[in-house]
Amino acid sequence: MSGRNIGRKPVNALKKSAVLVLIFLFILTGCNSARESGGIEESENAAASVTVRDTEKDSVKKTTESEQATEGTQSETETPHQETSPETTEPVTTTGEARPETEMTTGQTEPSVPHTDPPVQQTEPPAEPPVQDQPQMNGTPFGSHGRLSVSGTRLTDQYGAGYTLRGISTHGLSWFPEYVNYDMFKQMRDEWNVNVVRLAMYTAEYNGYCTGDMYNREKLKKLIDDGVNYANQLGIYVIIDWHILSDGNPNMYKNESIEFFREISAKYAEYGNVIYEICNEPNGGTGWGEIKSYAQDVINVIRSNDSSGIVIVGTPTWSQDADIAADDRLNGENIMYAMHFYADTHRDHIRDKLVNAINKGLPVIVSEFGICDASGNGGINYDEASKWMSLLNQYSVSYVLWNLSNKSETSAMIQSWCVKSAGFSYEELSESGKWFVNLNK
Ligand code: IDC
Repeated sequence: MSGRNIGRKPVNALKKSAVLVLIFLFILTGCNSARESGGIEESENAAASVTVRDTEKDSVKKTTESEQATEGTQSETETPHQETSPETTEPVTTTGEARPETEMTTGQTEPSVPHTDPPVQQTEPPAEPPVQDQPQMNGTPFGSHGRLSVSGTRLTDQYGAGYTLRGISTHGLSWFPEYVNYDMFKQMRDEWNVNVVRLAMYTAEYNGYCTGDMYNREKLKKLIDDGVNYANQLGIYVIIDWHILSDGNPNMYKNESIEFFREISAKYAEYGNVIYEICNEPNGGTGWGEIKSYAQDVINVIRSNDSSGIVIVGTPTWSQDADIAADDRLNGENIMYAMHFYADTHRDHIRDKLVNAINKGLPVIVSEFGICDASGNGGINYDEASKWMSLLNQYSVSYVLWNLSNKSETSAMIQSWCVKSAGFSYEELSESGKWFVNLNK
């Protein structure tokens, strides 16, 4: 039994080993099958992944197509802007329509930007460059209107639009220098709506430029320099007035005049707000021919420094004969001809001369006037003053009131008892002063 048992044991052992080997093999095969099975899953995942990417691609494709479709739509909707904007004169509305589309499109995709930009650029009107807006924001007369020119009978601003100067003349600078100060100029601009100040420098009277000593002359030049600088800082125009009066013929001090205007035109040419008045009021029988030859020489000197600044030329008979000058004009550009009046003395006859001169095409400026009589004193004639102002407004003629001082005379703007040099209240103005301030409100 043990033999048989012994004999059977190896057989059983073999059987067991075989079974074990089979199991081992089975396990090995099973693992491979399991691995293969996992591989299929991976490939399925990969396939799924490919499917997802394809879907994404499709989706990207679809998005692009829809964008292209949208662009096409935009191009169509923008076309009217492109076509209409150059014609439209309402750039704000057109730009306002185009801008939201641009913002939406640029927010979505970049490629649409080139499609939307051109219409926006085209909606900005070429007729209104930014340079026009900036000075307007500045707000001062000179800041807004720049260098003036003469066009036909009118003064025009740097954009070619008609422009009218409304201002005040100082009295003689030697006698009333105190009003040449920043605050005074500022009050004239801000409270009295003045856009030009005239600096009256007598030439022949007591302490005139040509009759006073060198110290006086330097003082006058300094006052002019101060006045020009205040005007420049405040953005208003300034007339430098070679105020001939008792020296009725401007040729009397022609050499002095030429040297003076050579100097100041070189000094102020760049400012752009400086106007040269080269002979206040020729008189004493001085004819236009004499004035004209004087003026041509002085203008040539000014032009050697300042090619375009406005020059005002006085006319015969205390600057009342602009109509005579109209028949025989000076050569050159940017020349205005002076007409002066004092309302209680100079009435219809002088108004007719003004209209005649303008009808002959002459550019006329009232660089000095008063509403009293020609002495600068006497009563105010409101009716005649009103007739004059209507006429000046009708023809857009610029005007400058005589005078900024507290001298005891009707034409002075300040009450004689008031010794301030700026910051005047309404009550501190004379009747002439009140009239002007109300006129210019
Ligand atoms: C006047 C002044 C006066 C002065 C006189 C003489 O108002 O105070 O005494 O000059 O120098 C003008 C002149 C202007 C005159 C003004 C009034 O351009 O100098 O001023 N006037 O007479 N032309 C007509 C009138």
